[in-house]
Amino acid sequence: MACKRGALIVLEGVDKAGKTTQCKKLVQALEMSGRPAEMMRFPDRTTTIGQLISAYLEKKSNLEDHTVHLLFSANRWELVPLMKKKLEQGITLVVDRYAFSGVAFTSAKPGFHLDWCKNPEVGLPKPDLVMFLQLNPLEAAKRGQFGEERYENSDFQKRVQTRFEELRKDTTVNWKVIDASQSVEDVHMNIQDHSLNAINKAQDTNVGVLWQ
Ligand code: Z5A
Repeated sequence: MACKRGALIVLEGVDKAGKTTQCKKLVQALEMSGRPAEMMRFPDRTTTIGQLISAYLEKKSNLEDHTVHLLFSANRWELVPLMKKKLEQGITLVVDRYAFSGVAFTSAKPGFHLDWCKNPEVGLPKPDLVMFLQLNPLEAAKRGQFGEERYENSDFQKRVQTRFEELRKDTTVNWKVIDASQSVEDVHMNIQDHSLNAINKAQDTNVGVLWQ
């Protein structure tokens, strides 16, 4: 490896847990401490595939459930070459939702098994750290009402939460659960500690392979 690689850090969590807020703060803090970092988010709505997903989430179009699952996955795969390049360049990637959201959301739909949902994600770059921002529904409700997008209703979100709990039992993934009910600054300090640890550990290793 020409230079020490960056780490792949993922934030997952329930609706309004503060994932976007914390991804931005983490990138800012890493950059300020001289560690190159960039934020990514999934779905990435800017690509052609991302635009299909965006229209589906905004309920402007309907897609068959297996099809949309594969589109979410394809949206990650199309960005893998770029992700690998940045990691090799020593840039830490802070990612707002990843394969775990993909599996949790689709498997919360009737008739979907966790294993089927995981299959298209097998082989993606494996995160060095996945932080799950935990927030109970009452606290989440204080942060505003659900929006108009697909999936934004409490029954579905409860099923998603259960699926995330199943995924977190997987010890091949470096999960950390973060109490997201604390202040923005306290959550950030917690996230920063875990991230610095992961960055130090990752720099002399190769990027892993997810679920293989
Ligand atoms: N999806 C899927 O089905 N398959 C996939 O493969 C993937 C995703 C990747 C994408 O939504 C939807 O696609 C998502 C999953 C599905 N559906 N749902 N539901 P998105 O990524 O466009 O949006 P989101 O992820 O749903 O955003 P969010 O969950 O609503 O928000 P957040 O990022 O967790 O929180 P935030 O925007 O940082 O903060 C929310 C509010 O809380 C805001 O007013 C903040 O100022 C406030 N906040 C944040 N932190 C705090 C603290 N600590 N205290 C008080 N207030 C706070």
